[in-house]
Amino acid sequence: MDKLFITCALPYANGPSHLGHLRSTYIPADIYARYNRMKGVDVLFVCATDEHGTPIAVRAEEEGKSPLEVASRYYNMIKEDLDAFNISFDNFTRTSDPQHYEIAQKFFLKLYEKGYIYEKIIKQPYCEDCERFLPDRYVEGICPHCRGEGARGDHCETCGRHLEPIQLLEPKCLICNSKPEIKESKQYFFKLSHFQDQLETWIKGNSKLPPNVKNYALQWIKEGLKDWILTRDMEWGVPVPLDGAEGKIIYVWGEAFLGYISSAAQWSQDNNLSWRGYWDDTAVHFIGKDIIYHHTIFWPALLMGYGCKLPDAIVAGEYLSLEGSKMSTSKNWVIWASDFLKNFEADILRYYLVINAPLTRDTDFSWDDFQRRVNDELADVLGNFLHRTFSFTKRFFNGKIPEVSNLDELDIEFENKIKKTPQKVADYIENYKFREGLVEIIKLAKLGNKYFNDKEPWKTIKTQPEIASNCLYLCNQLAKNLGVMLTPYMPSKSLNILETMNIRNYNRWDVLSDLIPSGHEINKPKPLFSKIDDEVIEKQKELLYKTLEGEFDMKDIITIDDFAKIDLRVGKVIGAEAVKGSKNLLKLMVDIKDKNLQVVAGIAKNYSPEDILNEKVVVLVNLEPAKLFGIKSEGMILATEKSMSILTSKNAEIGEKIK
Ligand code: B3M
Ligand code: ZN
Repeated sequence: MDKLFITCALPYANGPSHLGHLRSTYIPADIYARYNRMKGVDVLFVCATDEHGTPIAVRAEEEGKSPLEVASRYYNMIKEDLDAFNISFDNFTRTSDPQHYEIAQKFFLKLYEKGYIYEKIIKQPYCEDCERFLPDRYVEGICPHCRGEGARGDHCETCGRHLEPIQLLEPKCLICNSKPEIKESKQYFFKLSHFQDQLETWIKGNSKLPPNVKNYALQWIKEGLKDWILTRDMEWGVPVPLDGAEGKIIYVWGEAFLGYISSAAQWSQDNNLSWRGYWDDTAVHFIGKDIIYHHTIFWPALLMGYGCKLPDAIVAGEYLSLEGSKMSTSKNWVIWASDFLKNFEADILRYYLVINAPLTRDTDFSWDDFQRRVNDELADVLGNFLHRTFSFTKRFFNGKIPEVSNLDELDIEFENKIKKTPQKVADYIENYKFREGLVEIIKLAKLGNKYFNDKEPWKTIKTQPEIASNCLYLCNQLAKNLGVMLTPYMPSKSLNILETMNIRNYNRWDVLSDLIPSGHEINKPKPLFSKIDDEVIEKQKELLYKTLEGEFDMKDIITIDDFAKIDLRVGKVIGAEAVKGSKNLLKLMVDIKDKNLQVVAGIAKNYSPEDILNEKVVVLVNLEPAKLFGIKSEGMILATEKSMSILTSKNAEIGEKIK
């Protein structure tokens, strides 16, 4: 491989970036891009914002702005977020760019001319009041599969199924709330079914597809592929480039992929170079697991139809949850990239999100675990090793790499480990096992500390200076290699390490086999990684859990009608347990006479531990089971601080039904 085309899934321009995006897609892709550049591969790393689709159009309508204005706002935010996290794109454009329109239309036309796109009349919801068809999110109703309410024309949040607008029960126009009619309309379909066998052969024969991606893809192939509707009756989007298709646009998933190409084409123009050689050599897509279908089935089929080389690998990052519960941007249960940077450095998060779990597994962000890893691993292992190496060199060797002679067995063993690790790390990164690579690096830093301790240079410097000198010679070699190997993972921190060591031109993987000569002078060391204080973490947790309190306040508000329907009991709190990571959330054990319930309660300060121990806290519970932020709750506390004290003083009978 000489040239490498790397892409990240195009973020929708309808919200800023959060930790989930960074974890599944951008950080892994950036590690891969930086590593390959260090190996001398000619890398083209591109991305763009995905600016079409109904969520953006609906949002614009709600805000009274044009979709382009909304998209521009988020393009700027996302670009800033990704820059701040050091994602080293060669180009980051937008799918609203005219060149993208041109490329996407040409692509569509060619598929049409080759007979892979056909017309078909279908029934679609049409709003008489708004005088338009209602694609995707423009219509809401009840899901025909699970009866979930608030299902959208393209997707049901309750059961997760894909829907067609026409399937919704009790449909309503999202804009004016009226009931749509059903009207016939002509749409264009892509013959996905035609590529079933070809896709199967390609997926089975592709050794570069990671197993998680391959398994999903084969599963869908087995279920059988259906043709895809490729157009919408809507204004915002890339117009269908055919006569008689006025008012129709290409469905967002029918053109977004071309963003990879249009971003590269823009780069080509800006740099007077061609992108083709990159795609034709090796192309790797980094995506989140929710769009594996699109990238292993739909996009390759489009490319087969067009007659173009397929991507070589598709790397899918799995989900990131937050403090044990699914992230939700609508509930603000999320950490935004820009908020994170108000308190911490980008590299610290890059480290944490990679070391936390393999990319192919779901994982969780928790503030406590984040603090633990930063303090125990970055500060105590890596930071400590580097700092003691540099300050010792400064103090006892005038800041110069000491001489080396007569290495003993321990030195040689240590030196071998230093020499062997780079290849291991390289193999892992080349196979998209970014966590495993990073673990090797940290293991080596740990070994460095052990070696330093065993050699006791602070003692031997006086008695057997040769031992201390060999020790610091080797520790400096390791420090350099740590700085180099960490470059793809933590680019700024690595730069700091190598600047401290007064090393330039380090940005190549092959410098790992070089040795810094004795006599080379290093700069004055500065501490590289500091510990995070408990108060800082508590503050973050407090901010996050504030969103939950809002949830609970809402539930406390009930109407008279609701009140008549609910099963409200007097209960006694007989136990309480803090929910990990939360200051406010408690799991209460509540006795309602005939049974005990587990109830999640939101406001911890209302429950004094002493009163609970003495079984003095009496509450009102609505026996309505729920799952709150991932925790099973068999009821809802329907009492505020005040009503609880009234109940306590009134000596209410436990189990009593209140009406
Ligand atoms: N815009 C974002 C997503 O579904 C979507 C990706 C397009 S990649 C061509 O994660
Ligand atoms: Zn309407």
